[in-house]
Amino acid sequence: MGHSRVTVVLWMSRFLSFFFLIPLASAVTHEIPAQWTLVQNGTTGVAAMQLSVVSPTLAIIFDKVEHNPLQIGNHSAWAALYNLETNVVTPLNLTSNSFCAGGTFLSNGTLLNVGGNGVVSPEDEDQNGFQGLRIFEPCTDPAGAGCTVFDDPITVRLVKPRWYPSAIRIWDGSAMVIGGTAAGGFLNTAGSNEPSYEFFPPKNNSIPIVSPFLQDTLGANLFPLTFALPDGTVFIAANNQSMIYNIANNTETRFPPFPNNVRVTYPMTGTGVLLPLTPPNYTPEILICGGSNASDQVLPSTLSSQTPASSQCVRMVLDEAGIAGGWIVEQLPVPRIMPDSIILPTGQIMFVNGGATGVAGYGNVPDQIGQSNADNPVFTPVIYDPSAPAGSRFNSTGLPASTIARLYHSTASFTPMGNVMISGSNPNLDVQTRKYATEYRVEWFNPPFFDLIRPNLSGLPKNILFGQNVNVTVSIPAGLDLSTLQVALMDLGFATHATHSTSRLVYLSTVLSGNTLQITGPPNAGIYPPGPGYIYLVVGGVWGAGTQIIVGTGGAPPVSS
Ligand SMILES: [Cu+2]
Repeated sequence: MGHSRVTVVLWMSRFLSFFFLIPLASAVTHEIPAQWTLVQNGTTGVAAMQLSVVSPTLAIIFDKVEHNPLQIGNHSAWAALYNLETNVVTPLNLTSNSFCAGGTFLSNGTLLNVGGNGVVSPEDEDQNGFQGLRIFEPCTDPAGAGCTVFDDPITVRLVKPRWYPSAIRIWDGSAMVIGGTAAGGFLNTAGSNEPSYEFFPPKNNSIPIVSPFLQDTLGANLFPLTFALPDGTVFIAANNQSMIYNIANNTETRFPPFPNNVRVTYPMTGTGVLLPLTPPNYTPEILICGGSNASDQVLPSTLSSQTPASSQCVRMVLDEAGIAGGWIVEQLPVPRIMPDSIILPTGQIMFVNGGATGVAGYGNVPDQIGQSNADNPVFTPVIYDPSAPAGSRFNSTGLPASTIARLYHSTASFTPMGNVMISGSNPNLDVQTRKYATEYRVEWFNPPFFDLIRPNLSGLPKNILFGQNVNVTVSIPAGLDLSTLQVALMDLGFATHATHSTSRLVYLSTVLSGNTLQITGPPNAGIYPPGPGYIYLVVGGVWGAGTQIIVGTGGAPPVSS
């Protein structure tokens, strides 16, 4: 039985034996932690609508143009660097309106932030961000000193205007930008839909490639859930539909609609995960949870903040047998609109944030709360174990409840320290203090063993090539079952609007001899598109801190036109 099959209960008992077997001389507390802990510490200064870890010590936050307390120059900041170790926030100067952008890293570690919306605050000289293509180069200073965002839509921009586009890194290390709309709004319409793909660096002579799928999924097709697959194709879900897109052949292979008419993209926002890819076969499997079965063909005035969200999860293995079997339905313990899904190094999925009723967005439904289209925030996370028997995969045991509502424009990310950062919530046109307020407080979900001595590896090079063997030194606390050792290569993704674009976990092949561990790089660029990631050592369900790595040479993606 692999460690990923271990339920929370078994995992806790394993943890307890770990505790008792630790030599007394070890610097551990004498209190047995019973559960995950929830700590509120730090504030973001700008509303954390978009969140991505950019270095071992820093996360970047993109907001929209609004009147945040954090200032830069002579106006409010709309982006910031958040120091994960000190909780210090440093404003970044954006030029264009990043309401509401997507993002991905390139193979060389450069972060792109794409799309946005028009000018809303001329006195602050914000520029039209619909074609925004903001560039954040790798930032080596641990505190972010000197780190800036290049944002000049006059000289560098997308080909098409895109509000609510998704972005992923594909097998050659370039970015694929997917969908969006040429007008901010609620339900997308044929008149403003941007049903196309474009790439950065550009492909196809910078001519966007039309997507019939994105035409057929109106009006709830924004922020498509998108994952690069091991064979170089791309899985895309929008509305109640999904398909595999073949970039090389420009072909679509469509799947049956999600059961029970559940829609999973904005404004019926759910969340999606590419489940961990495991040797030797690395067979991809998709899990999509939450959303709503509300109609996407009605006036917003007929929708309600009190309509129950969907508790449905659908899961499918993307091989011949899995596709033939169709979507397998499971149920979240509590329905959720706008949940965030966080992959843990054990391969379990933690769901946080979101509401039990309503839809995403603000200012649309007649019974909005403040301006929120959603209500009944869900305060307790739930962990899904993909390897547990059907019917016993969800568990909230040992998970504390928050008291902070995290509705529209909330975010979450796994961190290099090995805990989960929770931020954002701002279902408002501009900064608001009434229910549901613009939320700046950060929370951290820490695993039960977070403050104990954890498995650790050292001596990892800056890069690992595909199929390359490297030796590292490991130190593993006594009592952990070495037969369960795994090395998790994780892309922590770019969180925006409940999507965690590029997020993935690939287990690497390992050979342990003494305290030397041989790690083999992922087999090819389909399994892990070249680019940045973090490596975590996992033993007995206990993971250490992550070590930053670049998979591949670290070179820039190819420029073809
Ligand atoms: Cu938004």
